[in-house]
Amino acid sequence: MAGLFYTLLAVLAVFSPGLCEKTFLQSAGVAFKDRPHTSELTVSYGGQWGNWTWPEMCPDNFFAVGFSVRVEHSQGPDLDDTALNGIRLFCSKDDSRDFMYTVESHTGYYGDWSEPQYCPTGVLTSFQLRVEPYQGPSADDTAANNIKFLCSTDPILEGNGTEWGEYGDWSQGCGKDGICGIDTKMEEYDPNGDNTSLNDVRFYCCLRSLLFYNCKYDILITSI
Ligand SMILES: [Ca+2]
Ligand SMILES: [Ca+2]
Ligand SMILES: [Ca+2]
Repeated sequence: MAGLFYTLLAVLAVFSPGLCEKTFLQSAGVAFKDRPHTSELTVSYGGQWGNWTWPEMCPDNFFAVGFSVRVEHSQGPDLDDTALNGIRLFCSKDDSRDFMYTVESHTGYYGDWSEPQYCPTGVLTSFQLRVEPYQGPSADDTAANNIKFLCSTDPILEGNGTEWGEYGDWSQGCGKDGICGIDTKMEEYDPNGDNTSLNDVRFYCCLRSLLFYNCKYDILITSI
């Protein structure tokens, strides 16, 4: 029996690249809201309804490496649509990504969260929002519909949001720093109104250490 156990261990050791395979996720909430940031990323064309809510920051030395979106898909012509309801950042300390925190600020109540999408390596550094312009008093408004992020290693990630409206310009970038926090502008739910839920978002950039650990290659590398 012991022989079988050690054989299994040996097989696991060969086929599992160590702790990199396991991911622990924990919501950071507002616990790290006082983390200092170096800049703020905004766009000028966010939706007009609602108010800025509260910032949520990744813990020190953690940066957003991926995201998911909460989206209410089309409800049809007779029902009220809200489209994009939330954006959740996945924060990691290094490229191993075996322990991550999430932050999302205030989130709407409609739709399901998508599977997270990650930069292959590196961190999120800027964003672009898809916003539906005002449809008028008798037509169904949705405000923000989708989001794209640029990774420090170049790929662009796009959420699986809805398709009303158009993308506006890219936000500013974090430069050598990385996105480390989020604050959403949300329209509060009105049972008798034309609801839009998430209208706008701003992200915070934090100073990035020059060295971080790459689990895959078991080395310390400089940030990209
Ligand atoms: Ca509708
Ligand atoms: Ca309307
Ligand atoms: Ca609506």
